[in-house]
Amino acid sequence: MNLTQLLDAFPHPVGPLRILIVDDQPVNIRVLHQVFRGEFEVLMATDGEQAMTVCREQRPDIILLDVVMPGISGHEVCRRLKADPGTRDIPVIFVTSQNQDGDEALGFEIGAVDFITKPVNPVIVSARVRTHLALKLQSDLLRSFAMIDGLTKVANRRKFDEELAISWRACQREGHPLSLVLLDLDSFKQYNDTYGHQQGDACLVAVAGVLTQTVRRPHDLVARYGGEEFVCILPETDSLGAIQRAEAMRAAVKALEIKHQDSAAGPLVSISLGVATQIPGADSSPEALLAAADAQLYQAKAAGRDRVSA
Ligand code: GH3
Ligand code: MG
Ligand code: MG
Ligand code: MG
Repeated sequence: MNLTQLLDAFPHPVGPLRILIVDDQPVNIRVLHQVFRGEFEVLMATDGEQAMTVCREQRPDIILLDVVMPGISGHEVCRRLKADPGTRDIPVIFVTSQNQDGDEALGFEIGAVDFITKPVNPVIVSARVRTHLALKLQSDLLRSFAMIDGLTKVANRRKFDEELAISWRACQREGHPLSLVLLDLDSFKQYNDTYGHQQGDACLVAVAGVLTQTVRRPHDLVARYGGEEFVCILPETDSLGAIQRAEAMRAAVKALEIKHQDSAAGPLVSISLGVATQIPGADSSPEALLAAADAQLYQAKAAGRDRVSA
């Protein structure tokens, strides 16, 4: 498959492909920019720190990375990118001078997928980049199917675990609060017993749909945690903000007006929600945050269901 076909195969829309060019010499950036500007969105950085920031904030699809730069070297940038779950899957191609043979071996060792020698040949560099982009998209595509819940089409537990680790690190780095909302359908065993398992499945699909509509900042994530439980990751969201989101989810599910005559919580399908917030630090963990949300969910159930506890 070519790049366009691969992009079309994704279950969700994928923006234009982005290439990050890192070099301390503007003239080198200009040459590569010429090669790619028509086809890709080109991001640029002239030192290692800047490159790290662009990678974290804009997640390019591929990086052309100069080795010799003042400050952090290309090798060190690559090491750091590979150590961060948020950036480790971005393929790195080193752009090295021809007399740096030792550098090439080291480059592969620390996780680069290829190297290109300077002065660059536009035809070769373009072909190599396309090859590695195609490989990257294929693995993204496989991963995206492996990360989706088959019934509700929201993220599955595996994706949740991965994203929680990423959001945790990002919020820890910035000193921002991270919130989780764990929620569970009320009296859902009874719903299946009364209306049948198929209608139960349809109900889960409808609930997942409104949750996704309610939680929509770029880094928010709705995932199916298990059976009739869902979880939302809300990065950079304090306790008050998370409670407001949780209330909005509760209201949105009620607004579906799905009849549930045998619910302990009222005549319509409803959810109970537990909210927990932390500023990630060395003395806390994602597991503890999840446990705190679970404890709140238990409180919401105990207090009568169809409510938010925080
Ligand atoms: P509570 O209000 O305390 O949460 O009561 P509950 O009945 O919802 O809780 P319980 O954990 O006893 O039951 C959960 C039910 O969810 C049991 C199971 O059959 C149903 N369930 C879990 N996954 C699915 C699914 O994929 N489809 C359907 N239709 N039902 C499911
Ligand atoms: Mg240089
Ligand atoms: Mg449950
Ligand atoms: Mg339940």
